[in-house]
Amino acid sequence: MKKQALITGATSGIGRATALRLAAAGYGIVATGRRAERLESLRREIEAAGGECRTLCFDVRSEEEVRRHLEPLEDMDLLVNNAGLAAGLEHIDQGDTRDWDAMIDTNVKGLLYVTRVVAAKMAARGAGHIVNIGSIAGTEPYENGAVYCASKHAVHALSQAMRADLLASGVKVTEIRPGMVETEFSCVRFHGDRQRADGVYEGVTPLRGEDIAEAIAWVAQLPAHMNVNDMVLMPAQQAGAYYTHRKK
Ligand code: NDP
Ligand code: 8X3
Repeated sequence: MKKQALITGATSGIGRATALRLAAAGYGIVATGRRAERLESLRREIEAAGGECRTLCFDVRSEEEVRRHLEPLEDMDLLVNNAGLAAGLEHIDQGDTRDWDAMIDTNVKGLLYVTRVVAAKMAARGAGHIVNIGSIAGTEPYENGAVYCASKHAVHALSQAMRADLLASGVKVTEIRPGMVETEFSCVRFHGDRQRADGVYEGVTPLRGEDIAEAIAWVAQLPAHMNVNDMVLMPAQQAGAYYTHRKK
């Protein structure tokens, strides 16, 4: 029987690339997100390549939806907690509190709701691997990004603490912390302003979702006695949240 991987936020960017990469590595995929048509097209693509994919359409911000969709699932071998977003880029005195709610409810509470259901089954079986998608924003807070950075600081803290909590049960926890990856991330951050989103990547060759997927596939195939706790990935033109070398 195939190993099973549950990937949240698989309708675009890092999550979609990860679903395709893990399917190619032989995992049966459970892909989640809110956009049903995107999930359906991912499922078709994986199946056309000879893989297996189930889709679950729900919002990770709703504990009721998370429980309703995930409790009936069998135990997963791998959980990739990827669903997340940045919304807005403003000083703290000017931010939109609806953006703040969206980031905290998705990036922190959504990750917790999903983990609560999936980790319980992994711990009961005594095996499993959870990969949390954090960010360099989880250790490097920057101007205009207070709430997004706070949400990813929370993911960083949760990853370390859940690794300790699950240690004796044999469940591994890895945090992958990317820098700049060109996905729908900036378009979502700027509420659909494509021109502003494109400006983020000007003069830079950013990472692609596939680059992060490759790292996830690598950490997932390590032998049982070996774990990557924390992996930071950046474009070669970026040295951290504050340093990007843009070519003219
Ligand atoms: P995308 O916007 O391309 O993808 C985000 C994914 O999250 C989508 O599949 C979206 O699906 C899903 N999602 C968002 N909100 C919810 C929700 N409430 N319920 C369920 N699914 C949701 O961005 P990325 O691929 O870049 O982002 C993936 C992760 O990577 C995020 O956690 C992000 O913070 C992190 N990250 C991104 C970086 C970057 O530079 N791009 C760098 C560092 C970290 P749908 O809309 O269909 O629900
Ligand atoms: C996404 C990377 O630098 O925009 O987490 O916060 S950054």
